[in-house]
Amino acid sequence: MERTFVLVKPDGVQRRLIGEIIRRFENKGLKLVGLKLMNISKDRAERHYAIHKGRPFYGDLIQFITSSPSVAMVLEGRDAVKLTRVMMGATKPEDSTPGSIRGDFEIYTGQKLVHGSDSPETARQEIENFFTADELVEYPLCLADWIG
Ligand code: IDP
Ligand code: MG
Repeated sequence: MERTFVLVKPDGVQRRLIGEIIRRFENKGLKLVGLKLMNISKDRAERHYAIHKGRPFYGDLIQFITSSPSVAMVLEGRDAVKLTRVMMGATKPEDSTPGSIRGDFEIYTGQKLVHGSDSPETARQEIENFFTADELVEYPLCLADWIG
């Protein structure tokens, strides 16, 4: 089973979309193995978005992601990385199809509501940046044989 890291960003929390976003992943059949509401520190934000350092929006992005709480989670399931990316919708508003989170809740550029790891390797790094090992919970899902 694959794990991925997902963040409901400050705009998603402020717009009271936490439940809506988690519901979609639960309904799909992904399993929550980590979950917390948190203020992201500048250090953690800079590690998380290191790949974007130097891009014109980098400063605003760090400011935004540290401005108000986010909800961090780890989701587990078959092809969890790709699946959550599809469910999030594309980065560009014109490409994020209705039915996806971004496609359903954003019309213009905005701050994208949600982050999801873009590869299994990135997921490992991002999970480590946000969660300690003892914050990840191992448990069987009783419906796994039916929906997994
Ligand atoms: P992703 O969130 O779909 O993976 P990335 O290209 O990794 O998109 O960008 C990370 C975040 O940086 C986006 O979610 C968004 O908040 C911000 N961002 C990306 N491109 C732009 C831009 O062109 N202008 C402003 N912010 C951007
Ligand atoms: Mg990205």
